[in-house]
Amino acid sequence: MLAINKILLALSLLSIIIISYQSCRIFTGNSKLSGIYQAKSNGLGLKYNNIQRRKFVFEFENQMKLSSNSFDNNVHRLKLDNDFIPNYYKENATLLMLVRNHELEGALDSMRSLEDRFNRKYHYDWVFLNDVPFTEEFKEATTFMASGNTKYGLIPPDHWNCPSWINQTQFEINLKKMHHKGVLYGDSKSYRNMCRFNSGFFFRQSILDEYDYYFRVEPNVYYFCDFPYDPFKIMKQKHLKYGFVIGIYEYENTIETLWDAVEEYIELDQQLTPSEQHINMSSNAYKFITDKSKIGAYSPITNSHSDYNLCHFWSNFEIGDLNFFRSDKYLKFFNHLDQKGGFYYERWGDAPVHSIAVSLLLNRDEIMHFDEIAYAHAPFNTCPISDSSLLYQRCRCQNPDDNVAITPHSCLMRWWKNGSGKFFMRQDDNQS
Ligand SMILES: Nc1nc2c(ncn2[C@@H]2O[C@H](COP(=O)(O)OP(=O)(O)OP(=O)(O)O)[C@@H](O)[C@H]2O)c(=O)[nH]1
Ligand SMILES: *[C@@H]1O[C@H](CO)[C@@H](O)[C@H](O)[C@H]1NC(C)=O
Ligand SMILES: *[C@@H]1O[C@H](CO)[C@@H](O)[C@H](O)[C@H]1NC(C)=O
Ligand SMILES: *[C@@H]1O[C@H](CO)[C@@H](O)[C@H](O)[C@H]1NC(C)=O
Ligand SMILES: *[C@@H]1O[C@H](CO)[C@@H](O)[C@H](O)[C@H]1NC(C)=O
Ligand SMILES: [Mg+2]
Repeated sequence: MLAINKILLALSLLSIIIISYQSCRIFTGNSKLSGIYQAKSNGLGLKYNNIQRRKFVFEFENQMKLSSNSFDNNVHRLKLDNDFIPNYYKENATLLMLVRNHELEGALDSMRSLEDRFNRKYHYDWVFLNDVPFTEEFKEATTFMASGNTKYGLIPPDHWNCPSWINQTQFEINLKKMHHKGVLYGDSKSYRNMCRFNSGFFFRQSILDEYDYYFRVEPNVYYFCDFPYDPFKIMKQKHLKYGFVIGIYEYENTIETLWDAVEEYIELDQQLTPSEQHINMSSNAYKFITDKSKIGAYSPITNSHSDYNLCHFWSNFEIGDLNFFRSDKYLKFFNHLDQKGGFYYERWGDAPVHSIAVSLLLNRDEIMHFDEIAYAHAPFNTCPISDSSLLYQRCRCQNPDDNVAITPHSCLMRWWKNGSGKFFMRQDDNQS
């Protein structure tokens, strides 16, 4: 018996060394960061990572910060309770999936994953939306997979279809042009309906009237770690309006004139009296979407011809406040973009539209990077970097090298730098 214990001890020490080696890599010679950020990361890595964190995990008494940008230093102090929490005060929120009937298998995969990692403890509702009626088969399978109530909404045609004022001749010409240029979904009409719907209409569905918050889910996505908290609770407690996990650069050939429309909107807003203005440049995250300076060794991927650096929150995951989207401030912004026709003549995505909207219209502290939520939607995934998160949250991440968070594709470093960022890095700036 003793011998077995010793072997187990040896094995666990070995695995600590391996984990420690892996997590050290971002801070050492093999690093993808460089220059000033590399030096900083080295310093901060020593201060906040590895040994200190491990001490925390195994001794439960160290006050060190666990995760690079955690909203709460002590997030793992609470023992993760994997059972349903009786009498839990749920937020006024729902999980939300826009999906087609033939995507049932993928929808069930996503549900299974999110239920196991999060919702089975909370039993939030699921709302499903579709432009055609859901089949009985779809409703039955998803209802049995959900731990909360399920509801099914049919999108009114005028919220989904191409509006009549779009010039169909021009539209068809552009579809062909974009197809020949090899633009992703360049010739798809339904993809455009979907993007415009997700930009301007999802929050108007009457089935969502009874909720304050939504958590967007798509078919075929995965969550690799237990949620260490109820993200809806964080949204409420911290007065947040928008949460994301991945930020990347948009394909410029889908949004050639989007930024022109945005700039026009900013100018219109600036002509209003201060009390009527919706854009506050000193508190919003404008710099996050416009800064193009190098980050460490990285040149921005963008070769944007406009001031927009193409950064957007990857909206296939998002947790948002429906009241923000329902507000005059968002609707006015959306209507301004919509009447340009770019959802059809080009192929404006809901991700850049949401991202630009929240970066202009919200206070940057109302936008949250959910550092501890591990997520995959092909072709990217993200996982926490902190060792204690990986252990405590029972993560089963895919190849850590696939983690998009700190790669040239990612806008996360820009968020740290010019968004509401990496709080502890800013603190460190002030100290030195
Ligand atoms: N009901 C309905 N849902 C759609 C339609 N097109 C797309 N969706 C849903 O809208 C979301 C985004 O569509 P996706 O096809 O996943 O688009 P994407 O994430 O940009 O691209 P891939 O996932 O790489 O294909 C998913 O939840 C889809 O199920 C449609 O025509 N009808
Ligand atoms: C629609 O677009 C075509 C092609 O650009 C153009 O020739 C036509 O005049 C447009 N129609 C209207 C009503 O604007
Ligand atoms: C939930 O949110 C909706 C929409 O904002 C609101 O009408 C409703 O009163 C809220 N319900 C509760 C219990 O707060
Ligand atoms: C804009 O934000 C700044 C900083 O938070 C604040 O001091 C100022 O009052 C805001 N301006 C308006 C018009 O709300
Ligand atoms: C982004 O942040 C950096 C560091 O705080 C700052 O020097 C830079 O001016 C910001 N970029 C923009 C466009 O404001
Ligand atoms: Mg998708």
